[in-house]
Amino acid sequence: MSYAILTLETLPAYIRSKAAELPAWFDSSATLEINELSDGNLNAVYRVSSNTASLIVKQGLPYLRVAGEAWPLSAARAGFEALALEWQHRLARGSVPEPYLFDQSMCVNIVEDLRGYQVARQPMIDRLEIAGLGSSIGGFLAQTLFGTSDFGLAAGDKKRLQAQFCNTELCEITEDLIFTEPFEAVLLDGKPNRNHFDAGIKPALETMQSNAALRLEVARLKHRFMTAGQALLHGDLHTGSIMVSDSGDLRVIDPEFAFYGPMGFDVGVFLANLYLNAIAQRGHAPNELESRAYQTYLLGEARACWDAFSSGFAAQMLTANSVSWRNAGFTDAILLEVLRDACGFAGCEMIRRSVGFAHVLDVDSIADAQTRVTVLERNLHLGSRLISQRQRIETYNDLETIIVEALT
Ligand code: SR1
Ligand code: MG
Repeated sequence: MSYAILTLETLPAYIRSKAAELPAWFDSSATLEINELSDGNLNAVYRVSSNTASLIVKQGLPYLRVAGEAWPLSAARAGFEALALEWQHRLARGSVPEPYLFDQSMCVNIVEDLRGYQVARQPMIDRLEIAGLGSSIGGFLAQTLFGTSDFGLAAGDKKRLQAQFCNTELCEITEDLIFTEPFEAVLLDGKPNRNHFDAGIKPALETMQSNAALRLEVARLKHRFMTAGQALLHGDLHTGSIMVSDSGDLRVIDPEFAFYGPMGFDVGVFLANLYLNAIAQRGHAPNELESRAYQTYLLGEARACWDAFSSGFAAQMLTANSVSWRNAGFTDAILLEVLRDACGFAGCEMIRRSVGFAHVLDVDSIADAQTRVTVLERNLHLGSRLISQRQRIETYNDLETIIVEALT
């Protein structure tokens, strides 16, 4: 079958044509009910139900879903998602939806329907305390990052896997949207600058963009993102890529930005989204007491993430596949490098979510205009500090001190 965009009308026949490859418990011959769930930036997503069973069908479109045909994007990104999901499922089973089928020609992934789960971002804006959030994500990162690195894979296997993740288009989106555009006021080398921001933030943004020392550090971080192929990253681990069930079970979704990059990027993007929420609470919580209580919860989850990641990673390093790396001093050095990288990448993520192309609801949904501007200014300030001061960090406590100062 050659590629065609699926619709509510064509999906039933498509699903029936794949019956032999789908789990036996899914009866494709029964009446199929199709519901469109698409709410992310990139793809079309459907729930297909048969009797009481259901599946999720995710199709890569030949453009960015939120921008339409004006922003072409190869639908082949679905293949990177399929391969990354396969590895995450192998290394951290139970942390991701179960993959059922990948159809290369149609750029379709069919995966487990996480019924009863919801995307974590909105409940967290509403200050839901998700028990175990930080430790689950930290554990997921320890498993997936170690397991795809040179420490966890034989050298040849790692190089062959890395070669399969030439995810150029989605990496370019990250390079442009996170590391380039937010720090520039004008057109860039003939490419567009897609920043958009609240007018009230303009003075603070101009000050940030004219900070030569900061721009130098961002240049270093961008180069590190592009060249440090340490492990297979999720590549977009914000709180919109995490689903939570009523019982608190967590799953990481949407690994289409996966590629071989610096481990601190995944850690930093996750932490940044907790920090963005913490700062935004002054615009959501009904009073300071509730805002502070949720910030304390978030700080605890951020620390739990780092603790679970670093202890899980260090434990696996005892079995690293080369004797050179079964060395406590080396493990400490690698973890410090990841922590400093995470700090810098978190800063870039906070800044781009405040002034770049893709914002976060945590900030944009703040109703009071002046509070929103204050929150945005704080994001730029904290983001800049995280970038500039990352090399001075020696332990997680040092990073937490910077965050606590930003929240007071
Ligand atoms: C052009 S896509 C915008 C953003 O959405 C994705 O979730 C990534 O975060 C990307 O930067
Ligand atoms: Mg996504």
